Amino acid sequence: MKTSFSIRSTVASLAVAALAATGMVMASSAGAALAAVEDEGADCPVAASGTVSNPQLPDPFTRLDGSRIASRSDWRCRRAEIREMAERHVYGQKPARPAGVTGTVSGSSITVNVSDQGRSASFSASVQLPTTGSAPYPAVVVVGGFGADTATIRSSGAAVISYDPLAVGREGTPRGNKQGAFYNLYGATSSTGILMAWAWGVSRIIDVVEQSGGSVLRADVGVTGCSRYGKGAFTAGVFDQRIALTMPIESGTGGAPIFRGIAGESGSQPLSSAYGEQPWLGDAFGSFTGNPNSLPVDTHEMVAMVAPRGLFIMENPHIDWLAARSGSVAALGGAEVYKALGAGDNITYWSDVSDGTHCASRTEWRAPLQQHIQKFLLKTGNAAGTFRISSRKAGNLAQWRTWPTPTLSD
Ligand code: MCU
Repeated sequence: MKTSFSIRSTVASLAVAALAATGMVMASSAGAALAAVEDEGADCPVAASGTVSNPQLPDPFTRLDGSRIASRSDWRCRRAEIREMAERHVYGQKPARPAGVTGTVSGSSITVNVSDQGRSASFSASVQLPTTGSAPYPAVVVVGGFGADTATIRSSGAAVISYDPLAVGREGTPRGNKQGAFYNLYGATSSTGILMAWAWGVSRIIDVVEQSGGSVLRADVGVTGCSRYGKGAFTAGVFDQRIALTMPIESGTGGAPIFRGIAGESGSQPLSSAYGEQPWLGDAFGSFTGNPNSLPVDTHEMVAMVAPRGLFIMENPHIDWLAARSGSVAALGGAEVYKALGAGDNITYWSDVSDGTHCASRTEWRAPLQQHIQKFLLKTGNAAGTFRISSRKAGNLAQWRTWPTPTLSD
């Protein structure tokens, strides 16, 4: 852990220095600063986190040393602490970009070749160009290829990158023998779960798009996916700050919903079930499935890690298994960080839908999907974020926190 954090620090310091030297800052029309690097807090000093005993949601604004952040610029290194906790206890470590990443981008496919320390792997994704606009196009990575409204994405002006995450982190393997491109590089006994492997694969696709010179696609990238691939889309957006728009759909346990809420949400997928069904979460999460109150972090803070970037969480309140009440609490809790950063308009949560079918094509989400693509990827729109919480599964943040939301100085 320590070694890789210091390697990451070096890379990040160089990146920060380069940005400072060129004065290069990317900002959307909505005013949300978008990091030009995968992890802008990689140079922050971060202590190893331990467990806690807290039935309520941990305070996202209080550092591991007990002090509270006071300014918006303090968030960068507080976020790095949350990242460390999320990796160590929930998902497993996401290694920094490997030494070698090469590939190709065309109007029909993307290839990715990765290598590090003598090991190598490849995977690919298909591309469908938008039906409007002109190259280079922004793009939305559709994890798993189903459940996302690809027609609306393309008619809104963004390309669809259909990514099969199972080539990067396979399902159906025992935890001690994980398979796929990620594990070819980092070993079949890696304790990192496959959601993080999938997220790492999205990051490597972005590396290749960035390197491609922008004749077909540009690196204004969103990510989406439904169900288990909603868990993957959420994880990808949390751990790569180059992703301008994160859109998990009906992600359920292991995705957006707060871990602390699952046991009390009738019919929702238990933590032990999600941990056991597939090696989605990291191996370390196994010691928390029976006692989430000892986790030093919860998913409202993963939501907060996406801030101030665009986030559109879609949930289905008709199927108990999907834990939409706990999902709404995660969104409400994370939104407190968005507000404190002055980016309250960049988060949308929407569970007010009529069709109960899992991963259905829904008319309610079409207009907001288009608006999010316009605002965060095309940078032509400025629609305000919104909370449309179904009364079927409406969580109450006040029951889950005692911490106040601070007014952060600029
Ligand atoms: C919501 O995502 C999962 C769920 O966690 C699983 O228990 C179930 O088997 O599959 C869902 C899914 O991915 O459906 C496509």
